[in-house]
Amino acid sequence: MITKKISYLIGYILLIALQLNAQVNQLALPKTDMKLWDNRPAKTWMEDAYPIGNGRIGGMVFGGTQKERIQFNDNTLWTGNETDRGMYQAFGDLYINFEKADSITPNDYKRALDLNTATHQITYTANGVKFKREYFCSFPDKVMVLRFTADKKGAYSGVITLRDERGSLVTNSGANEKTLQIAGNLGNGMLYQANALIKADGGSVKVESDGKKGIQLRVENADSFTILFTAGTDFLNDATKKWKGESPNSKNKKVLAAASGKQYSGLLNTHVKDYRLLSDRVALDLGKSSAATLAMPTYKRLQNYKKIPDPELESLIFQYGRYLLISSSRKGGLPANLQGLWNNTNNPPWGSDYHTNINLQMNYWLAEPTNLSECAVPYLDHIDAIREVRKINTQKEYPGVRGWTLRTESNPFGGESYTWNTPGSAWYAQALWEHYSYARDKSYLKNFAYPIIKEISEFWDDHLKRRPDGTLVSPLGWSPEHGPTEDGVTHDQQIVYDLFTNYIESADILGVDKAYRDHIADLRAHLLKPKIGKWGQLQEWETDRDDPKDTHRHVSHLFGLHPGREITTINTPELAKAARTSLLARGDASTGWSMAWKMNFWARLQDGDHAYVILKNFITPVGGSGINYNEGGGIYANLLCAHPPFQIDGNFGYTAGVSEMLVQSHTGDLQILPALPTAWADGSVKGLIARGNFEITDLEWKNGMLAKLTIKSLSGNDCQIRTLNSVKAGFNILSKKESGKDFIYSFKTQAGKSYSFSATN
Ligand code: FUC
Repeated sequence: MITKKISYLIGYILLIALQLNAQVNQLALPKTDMKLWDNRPAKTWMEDAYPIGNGRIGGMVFGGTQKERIQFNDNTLWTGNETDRGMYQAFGDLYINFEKADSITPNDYKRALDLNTATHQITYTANGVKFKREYFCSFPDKVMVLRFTADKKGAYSGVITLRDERGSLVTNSGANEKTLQIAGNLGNGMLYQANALIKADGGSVKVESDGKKGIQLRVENADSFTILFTAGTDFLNDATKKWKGESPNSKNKKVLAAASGKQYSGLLNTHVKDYRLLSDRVALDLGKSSAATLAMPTYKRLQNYKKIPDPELESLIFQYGRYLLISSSRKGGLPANLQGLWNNTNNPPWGSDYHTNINLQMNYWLAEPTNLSECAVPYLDHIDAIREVRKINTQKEYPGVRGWTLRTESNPFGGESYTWNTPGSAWYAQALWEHYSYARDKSYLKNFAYPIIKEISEFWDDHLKRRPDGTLVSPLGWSPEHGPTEDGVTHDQQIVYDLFTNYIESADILGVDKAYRDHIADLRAHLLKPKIGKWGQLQEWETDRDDPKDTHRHVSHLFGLHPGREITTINTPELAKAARTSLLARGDASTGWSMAWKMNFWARLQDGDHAYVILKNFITPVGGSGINYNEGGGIYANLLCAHPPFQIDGNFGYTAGVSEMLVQSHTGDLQILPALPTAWADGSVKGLIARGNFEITDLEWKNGMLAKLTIKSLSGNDCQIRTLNSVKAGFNILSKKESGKDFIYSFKTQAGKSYSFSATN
């Protein structure tokens, strides 16, 4: 029967193994609209201002015509220490007050954030003069560059000021009078400094007093001018050096000296090239929006979204997540915090910290599958950097244990506050494993990840409680942030299961520590496992007490479904069904990050239409700078996620969710279009990565049916493609053998070669 089917099918399938040349990664510029734009300057920081950043410094740009404000940050500026969490701090503001921009031509203002180039343009006409500004934050040159041009000579006159959030005096840096500087230190001894340097063409630049605030720069009749700006601290991501490195004064001066020796066009080209090396790797087309929709400013599209289909807004928000990660998390720096790196207050919501019970982890779900593996490195480095501090702090709480874990709220120094979150470090360890699982770098696994995964396994080896019947439970856990503190909560059990699985697989791959590996395998076998309760739900606790009316935002007991891999529709269909029942009860609307997580859950349940219901709920316009999250989440006009307040995890979780709808690989095979919603009838995606280091260089679907697939094997692993029953289509015929309802095709690959499949009927 099967043989007959296959021979019938083979007539429709073309299987070609090609060696593509190196051009494969050089995708053409994505054709879809990739701009956020507005026809008014930003009113508020949270809802309207557009973020730019280079992974360490960044700004929120208001784009005022008469008064420009760029609120800026450096993501190393933290109070706190190795014991107390402290808070992520606002740095300051850069203001430019113009004197000749008083008569703006109506309907002629535009500010746009271009995700193709990570540049921000502002254009307007005033007094008959066309003005143009272009801003960006360069990772290679470490500067923020602000360029002001006009179509008439001498059109720029105004005053440039800096403001320190702590109110230090503005000075200039030594002999060069065309500079502004603020500097100081925080209570924890951290030094900080920001410097701006102005280069004008034509006209003049003078230093003048700004009263008690210090100095300011006056530009007069300039044809154009450029501000080079940088900020820094003496933070060093190294506990053995007491977290202290080179002074910001010396770093900033070097940065500005180097940047001021370059032409604007050179700085711009270097920046765009660097950004596009990451950004261009993934192109997504979910269908076309109407010309009328595309002609609207982004906030109007958002307002109309529920009424008028706008697939290009859906893909724009997907790419925005990638833009935000590239802008807030670059190699050598700190991870993205609760607000990425953008923060305008010294008392931000939840300290704008590293939250360990979902938020920091969610920030990185998109990194590997959306081809930004390098951007995960700050998170992995942070885990490594805090190990020794965490061992000391953990052993104070849990005497005698090896390894370490976390409290719920933490900072770059490993300091902490709030309740103990014992499975926190095991959840971190998942990212260490995933970085290997995708990119397959064995030396990274051996030298970097494995020792950390092992010591966190040792923590659980010592911390688990053995019951008389041999069952192992996590003692006194708390299903975040919900319910009683007790033994064996499902969340803890699943995360420990995940950790042990990742440890076992790591030890097997490296061929090391056989005896300890077997010991951990034995512990894993004795873990209390997920249970199905009286209304068919997946139990959140060992006691069957889940309330079907409970719509709490945390869905911690479904960790095993996502981001874990203990519960899958393929291997544990009963548990997957119970997870579905729990999820239905929790509902479809919630806070920003909670909805983003639910998109991922529904994708893992292979229910694309339900994932899409949540996606639509996520794209709900939220106004105001309120912080009452019980009012429901969504996104602001600037497309930042509203918990509310602004919290960036939702943006990152959304992007991860879209990628999970299109490709999954947590089951050991490559699932193509596992959760394609009916709404995305035609589309394509290029450049997603699957575990095993396969790049989906081309995936196209038509009428909900797979049309084209090219996979590049980057490491030469065996590949198994699975197309699911839910994809009704032609491509299910890609089968050599039938397994349940899915179709599976396995083949050997060679590193560097591409494998193309196309349905020819
Ligand atoms: C967790 C969540 C809150 C918020 C905070 C930063 O504690 O329960 O909703 O996202 O993190």
